Amino acid sequence: MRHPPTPSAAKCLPERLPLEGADVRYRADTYSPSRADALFDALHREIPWEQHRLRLFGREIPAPRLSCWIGDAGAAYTYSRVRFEPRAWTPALASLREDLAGRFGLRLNSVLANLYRDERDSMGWHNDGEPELGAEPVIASLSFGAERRFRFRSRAMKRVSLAIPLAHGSVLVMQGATQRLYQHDLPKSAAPCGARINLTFRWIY
Ligand SMILES: [Mn+2]
Repeated sequence: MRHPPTPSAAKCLPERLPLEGADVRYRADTYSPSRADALFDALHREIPWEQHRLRLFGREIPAPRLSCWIGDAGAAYTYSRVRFEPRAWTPALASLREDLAGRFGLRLNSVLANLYRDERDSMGWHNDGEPELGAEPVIASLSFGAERRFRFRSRAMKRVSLAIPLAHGSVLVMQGATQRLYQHDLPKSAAPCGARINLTFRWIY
């Protein structure tokens, strides 16, 4: 917890996507299909999935996805005004954290895991701007399972600037001014689809 994340070595990271002022990088085939299949199964089985509740317009509603907050001791996280104490690293999550450090030079101490059970599960527009993430958060987002569309819109214009399908075994890295300038979402899918697991590794100060 005392050490800030090492600035990421740009040469290791995937190619930058065209999103003005932001720094978003994406590589579809970071993990091979067979490795990604095995990771999906391990994560689905190991993670103690929970249905969190969201506060929306003064009401509490069940989140349209299952989640789990995992991290080093002390890496507590506040989301939708609820404080989450981290659960313990599972073998698959610990190996992926090591892999991100070796592959991209990213040092991360926590991860929000989300399970989108089918096409009806989703995530609304938001940015990851909680104070414990620091001024310019580095977030590494790994996707396994069904391909879903991920969108960015500028916070100033509220207009969708970029929409990309997040592939099975892909890695998306958001850093720099991305959270300050843009929101992101994962809309419901019109077409039926299977489950998707998304891991967003972060550094909590
Ligand atoms: Mn997010």
